[in-house]
Amino acid sequence: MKKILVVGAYGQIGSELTVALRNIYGVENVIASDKKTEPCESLKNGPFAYVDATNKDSILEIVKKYKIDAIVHLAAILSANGEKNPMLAWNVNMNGLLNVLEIAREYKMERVFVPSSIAVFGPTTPADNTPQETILQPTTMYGLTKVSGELLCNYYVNKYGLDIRGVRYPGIISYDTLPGGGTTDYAVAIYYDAIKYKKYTCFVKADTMLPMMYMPDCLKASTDLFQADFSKLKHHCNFNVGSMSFTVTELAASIKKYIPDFEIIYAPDYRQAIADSWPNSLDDSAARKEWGWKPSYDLDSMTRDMLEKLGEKHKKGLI
Ligand code: NAD
Ligand code: AKB
Repeated sequence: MKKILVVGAYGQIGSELTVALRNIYGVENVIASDKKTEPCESLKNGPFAYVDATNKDSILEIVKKYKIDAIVHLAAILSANGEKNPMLAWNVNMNGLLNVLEIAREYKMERVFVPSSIAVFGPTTPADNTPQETILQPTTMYGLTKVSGELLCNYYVNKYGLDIRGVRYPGIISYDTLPGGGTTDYAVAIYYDAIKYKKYTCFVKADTMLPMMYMPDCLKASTDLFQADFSKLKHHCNFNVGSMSFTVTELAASIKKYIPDFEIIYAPDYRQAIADSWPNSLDDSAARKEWGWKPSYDLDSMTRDMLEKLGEKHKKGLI
């Protein structure tokens, strides 16, 4: 690959995955793009272009300008915001993806990376150790678009021979860029509020359990799959990737080990129903077998690192 375009680079994952890709392929060879234009601190050192994924010409202009031959497509409306504005979620998540796939086909791109999500699962999916192949009947608009996205990507792999890869990320936890309006956002907000106020009001109940992953493992999963030997992959756009699963009570207990007077109170809202429709834990044996997936962090090692990094940001007045 000579030039990679990251669409949606200023979001929670893009702001760090773009840096990781620049470390591998060179700063000038990875073009960050987003609909947002306020500069993203971590990406200031390299090329940026305004791109609206819902406008094919807007992507095409940058593809031609930089002679792009691979796309990492991260632009999306996440679950909680998607329930507030379902039509926007459909437009960005489906038409944005279709534009990227059509351009990839027309310009014979070498590779496309498109993340999916645990939101593809729904209340009828087995919740524990959720299999790779299982019932996909989500109840959120976001989940609908992610299932359709997986099917669309597989269609382009099978019909046009495109090289497309993607994982079903669990909730991603990180300290660099805030999450963009998902249901798993509580697992990030809790750390910020623990550092700032020693207190957090949680929008899901204490016994809510979801699969989660720390950003370093998310970057490892993404870059490892991005670089994997395509001929060895039996799946393409829908790999389950497990890392850790915990209830909010367990998350709070892990924070209390470092901040003993940390307090949590519960005020569940509409996001509870979304969380309840998603799995507790994932069977990721296909990812382990096909491209060697293996996470490094558990709850306590993540908590230690999150609190240390956010503590430093707080001292500098950055949060
Ligand atoms: P985010 O909301 O933090 O970032 C998305 C970015 O896309 C934002 O910078 C936004 O400005 C941009 N964007 C929105 N509409 C756009 C458009 N029309 N054109 C161009 N850019 C646009 O999301 P994220 O958490 O970084 O997610 C990246 C991908 O990973 C998404 O596909 C998401 O579904 C998937 N994912 C994320 C998580 C998670 O926990 N963060 C979990 C599962 C899957
Ligand atoms: C969300 O909560 O919407 C995302 C996701 C799991 O896809 N974090």
